[in-house]
Amino acid sequence: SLYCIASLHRSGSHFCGGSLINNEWVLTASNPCNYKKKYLFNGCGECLTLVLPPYSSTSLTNANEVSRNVSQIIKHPAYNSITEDNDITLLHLSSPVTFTDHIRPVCLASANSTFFKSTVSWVTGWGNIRTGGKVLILLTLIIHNILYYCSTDCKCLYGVSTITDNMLCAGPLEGGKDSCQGDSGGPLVSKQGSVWVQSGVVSFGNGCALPNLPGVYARVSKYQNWINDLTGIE
Ligand code: 4AZ
Repeated sequence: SLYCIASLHRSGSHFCGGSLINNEWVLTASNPCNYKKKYLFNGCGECLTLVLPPYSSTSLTNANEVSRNVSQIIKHPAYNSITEDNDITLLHLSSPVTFTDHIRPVCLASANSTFFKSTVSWVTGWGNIRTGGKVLILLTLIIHNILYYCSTDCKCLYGVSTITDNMLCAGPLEGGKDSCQGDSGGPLVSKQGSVWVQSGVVSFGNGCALPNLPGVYARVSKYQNWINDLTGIE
């Protein structure tokens, strides 16, 4: 079954991704989504739009989309904006959504999950498709088919102190496929049988799609207890 990704809007523009994890909670990143509480709480009719693939390639408009305001923002208490450790945030929707053929939650990787090197994964988002270019194409979905590398590889590539055990990295070492600015907060998923399981939250990287610098993701399995305690998800 497919799962739902969220687009967070600011002044009508997409700025961050997320994933629907039950009927009233969205998982996203802490930075660079950089939530402005006043924006999210005041007069924002369509802060967050939930969309199930397949997406329109050029716009977020989708007959089946559902929008909600965000009523509560819970940044991970150990989020570190310098190191990006624990780059994960929960958003509580102002009212629950009803699951339909088009609005479905994603499963989360459980605490004991291991994601082996070379596990095929996908990342979705409306982020930039160019790095360093002036022409930034927003609102365009890119689905990357990417591979995992073990954290040791990633620690070597980025420097051992940059990559913590709360992160994982994904992307081909030759570059060319990666999440990028605007994809932050969105889900990295893999398929276990017929079930989509979210393993990561788009967090950061050194540039986008560069060789030997795979994208870095918050490691969702590390947050099972935190997420369960707050959302009641089993
Ligand atoms: C960003 O700035 C960003 N290549 C997200 C993901 C990656 C880099 C930057 C990964 O939101």
